[in-house]
Amino acid sequence: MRKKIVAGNWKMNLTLAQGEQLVNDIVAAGIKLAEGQEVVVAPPFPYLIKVKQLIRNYPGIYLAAQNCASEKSGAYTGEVSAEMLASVGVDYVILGHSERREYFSESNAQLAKKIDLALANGIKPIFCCGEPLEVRKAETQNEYVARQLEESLYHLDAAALKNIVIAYEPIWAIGTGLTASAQQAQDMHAFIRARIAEKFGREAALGLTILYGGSAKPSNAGELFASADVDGGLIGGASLVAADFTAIVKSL
Ligand code: 3PY
Repeated sequence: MRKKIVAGNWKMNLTLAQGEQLVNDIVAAGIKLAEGQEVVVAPPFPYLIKVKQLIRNYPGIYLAAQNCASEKSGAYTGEVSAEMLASVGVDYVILGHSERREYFSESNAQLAKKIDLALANGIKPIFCCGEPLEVRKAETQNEYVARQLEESLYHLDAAALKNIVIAYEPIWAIGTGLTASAQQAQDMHAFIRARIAEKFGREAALGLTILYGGSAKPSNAGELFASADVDGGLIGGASLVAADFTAIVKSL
């Protein structure tokens, strides 16, 4: 059975005090996770150590970073390496979010390097893919996403793929209030799983967790997560409000 995950991507939001309050409210909600279900919180870098302490007694709640460097170590001012993240107990790292691709020009090739470094340091990448609006309008989203998978993941083997989570985030649904319909999400998730099966085999594809991201909220999470190939969500804005985030977790 593959893992079901709800991950909260805080992006560049909240002070440390607000972040602590949010985590405390999430754990205080006392959500009962079924076997194979996980909650992941992805605060900004400076809060990682603190959040790790706050969640340490709560099995089922994991820590993610929002990025890591594509180089191992050295003279890269302002960068944070996968090894550093591992040394403070980070479990997952979000890689290739569309905001990083767009504002920081991250390429598929660079993401392949980040994925390798994360895996080498025992951190599971949450690899984001997804198409912009013009690609969706041209109905070439499958080709677009296939290329992202090929150029960032196809150098791996099936064993490494077991430590990867994919998040499909249609760019036109990020921070816009627009959400893909449950059918649009299911169609793309099924397509991604089929591509993974072709390359890595059926067993690897069936074991792969594929999250939906893009304005998921309490009112639509249940419908989205009910689809056969949607294994949870990568949540943006709604992850900043404990009541909304925990409601989404309960929709798993
Ligand atoms: C969103 O839902 O806005 C996201 O970008 C989640 O990562």
